[in-house]
Amino acid sequence: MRLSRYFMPTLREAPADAQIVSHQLMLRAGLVRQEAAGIYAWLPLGLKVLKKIEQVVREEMNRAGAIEILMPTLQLADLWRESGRYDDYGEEMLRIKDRHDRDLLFGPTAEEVVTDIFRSYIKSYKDLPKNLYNIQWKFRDERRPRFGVMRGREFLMKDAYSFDVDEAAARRSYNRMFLAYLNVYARLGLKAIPVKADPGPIGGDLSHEFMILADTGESQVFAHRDLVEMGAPGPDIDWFGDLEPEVARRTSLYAASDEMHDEARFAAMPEDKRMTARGIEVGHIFYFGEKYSKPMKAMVTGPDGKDVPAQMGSYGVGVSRLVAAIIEASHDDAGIIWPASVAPFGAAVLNLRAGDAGCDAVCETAYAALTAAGLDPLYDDRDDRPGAKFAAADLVGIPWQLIVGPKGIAEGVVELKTRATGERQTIPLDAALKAITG
Ligand code: 5CA
Repeated sequence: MRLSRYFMPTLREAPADAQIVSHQLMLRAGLVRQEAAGIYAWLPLGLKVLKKIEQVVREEMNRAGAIEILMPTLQLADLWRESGRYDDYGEEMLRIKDRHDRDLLFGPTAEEVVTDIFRSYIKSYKDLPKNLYNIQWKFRDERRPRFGVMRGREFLMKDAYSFDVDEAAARRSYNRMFLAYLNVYARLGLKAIPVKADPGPIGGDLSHEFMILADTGESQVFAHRDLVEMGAPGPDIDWFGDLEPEVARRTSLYAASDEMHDEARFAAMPEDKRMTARGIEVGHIFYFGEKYSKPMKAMVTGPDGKDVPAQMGSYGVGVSRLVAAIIEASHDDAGIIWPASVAPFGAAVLNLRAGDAGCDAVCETAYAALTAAGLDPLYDDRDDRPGAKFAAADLVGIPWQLIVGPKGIAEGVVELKTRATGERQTIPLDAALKAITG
């Protein structure tokens, strides 16, 4: 993309009401624009990052055996009356009437809709397990939307729903999601720790939240220090084999959110292993058994010929919140530092003297080579000061900057800067391209 033809509206200053660094940087780098409290338009750069995160989530869900569908944003109130949640959900639910005076709502989650789909088609244990997910906008009329997309009213969620014939099988489905989540966060360059969580209004007796440690996090986390470094299981585990040992390695170490915190158990750990920190909740998984399948009569016939309500779990990832969480975890004074897996562009080419025949020629060669290598480069071909170009490239956080100026050209070299470390090398163009494309 040539910056002269692109739409990347960066701001010198963040609006005064942006309190946390991710919100400030998302506005300054032109990722989003607030349209109403907690409701955002995604600008080109922000949308690119959002789509990349979405794709990582999708790949890891598919790998763990989940199947993608797309459910509507607008749902019938009658389905929520069946589950008994329509009245319980309260003010957070945005309620709408259509022209026939039917009650609709903008979905804050989709247990009812997916249970309705499931019960329409699946009747036998032979068709289980099934895990259906979608990546869809949700609306919750939060009392205090804040921190930009971190706590929005409209936000993008990946929500998966598992269906099994009995509790043992449901726990296997839960384990698959537990480990798939760790893989998602690792690919996004994040250290996420699974903590025991309060299942809340969704219900159930088994629940974990996935927390990214950051001072600006809204949740308090108490955990065994070793969990932070334990890392993800990686893609190559046997997804339909016995995952209990991999899960137990992690759940056997103490980790809880404040609602579930047990001070006595925490205090019993060696002092140097006790960690208290703030965390950003980037995922939440629940096993809740028959909570929806029973009232909604989503029955399956078991091997013994008896009909039983399906055992269900649900699994959410805050996709739009992750954009902010990644920035909280990875930035410096100059701006965002994207991990390569979600960077909006793989490399930037900075032409320090646009219009100079020599600089233009080298930049065009670099731009073509990086495009051909699939790096999706951003070419800053604007007629602007070098300082402005450096500042913009740093602010928007592109992992590599290939800097082309007349002085280097005279010597047959360019400068290659690594955004994450600030390291600069002065090398021939070929070597720079090789370094970027690996
Ligand atoms: N039905 C379940 C799982 S599918 C559910 O709704 N879980 S949840 O309420 O915990 O939401 C899942 C994830 O969505 C959260 O972990 C969080 O990362 C994200 N999320 C929730 N509320 C918001 C919000 N207001 N703004 C941005 N992200 C949010």
